[in-house]
Amino acid sequence: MEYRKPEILIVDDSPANIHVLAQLLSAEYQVKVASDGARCLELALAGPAPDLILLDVNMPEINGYEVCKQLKANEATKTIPIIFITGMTSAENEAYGFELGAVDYISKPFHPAVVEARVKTQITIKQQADKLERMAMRDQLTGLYNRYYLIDIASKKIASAVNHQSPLSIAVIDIDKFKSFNDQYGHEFGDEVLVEFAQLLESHCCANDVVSRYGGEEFVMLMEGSDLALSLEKSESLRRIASELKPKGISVTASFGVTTLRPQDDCFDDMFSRADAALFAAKTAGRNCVRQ
Ligand code: GH3
Ligand code: MG
Ligand code: MG
Ligand code: MG
Repeated sequence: MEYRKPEILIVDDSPANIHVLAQLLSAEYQVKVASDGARCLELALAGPAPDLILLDVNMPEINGYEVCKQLKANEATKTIPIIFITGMTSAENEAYGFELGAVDYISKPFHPAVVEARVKTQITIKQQADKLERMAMRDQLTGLYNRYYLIDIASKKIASAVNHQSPLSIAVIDIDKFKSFNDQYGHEFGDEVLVEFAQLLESHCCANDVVSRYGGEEFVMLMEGSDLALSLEKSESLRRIASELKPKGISVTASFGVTTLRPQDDCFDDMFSRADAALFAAKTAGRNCVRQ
């Protein structure tokens, strides 16, 4: 993965403070600045979230404590580490800052070397947390989402689909006779086929689809906003494209079991079982086909 400098958002109503902090940190980090709380919230929500926020407390309009509360209450910003950097230096103030969810509390006037060191510590922790999160939700071989992530996101998407009365469908996709690839061409070649197949699924799905490696040579595609007819159509198109892939000239096909969310479904398992039964029907029907 290409290296990018960690991003720090500096929030302070004093231009002099912003200047000093930005000077101090811009060699190591990508620095963004905000001179009030509203701008901080706006920047934290727009685009990729910063890796750390250095937050002043005394500011006109919305003070830093209030900004922190709002960031922690929002799903999209609640994991951004916040360091208060403030002249509010009583023990009560500091304890309150931690209570609000800050990871550190620096008193003004600050010593530049101390700011640098404490920022570095928090950035290291953030990078480790990001790495763990990536490892927990991705499959190592293909880079697709893993089963753990799929089940987690599926229950959220099911709740949202029920709420908005919008369609949600899944396709369970299993490569045909995959064992014979391994037996004939070796496990390494089998792995290459899995990677190519995963890339194909990912490059041909829509923005709202979640493609995951459910296990072995089995993949699950979760299609938000897609009803049964559209999901069958998409699956048929993927099936055809996959059959034309021919990694190293060898024909690879897959079978698809498709279903859509029904009112009686209580959880992901209910939906998955139906799709799995449809997949079994596709295998029984001779493979390389889509069934519902
Ligand atoms: P079917 O058409 O009925 O699905 O037949 P199949 O051979 O694909 O199904 P089966 O479940 O019998 O075999 C799946 C094979 O997938 C067995 C296993 O060795 C292989 N496999 C599972 N995970 C991996 C992997 O990560 N890499 C490789 N190379 N092979 C794997
Ligand atoms: Mg201030
Ligand atoms: Mg198989
Ligand atoms: Mg299988």
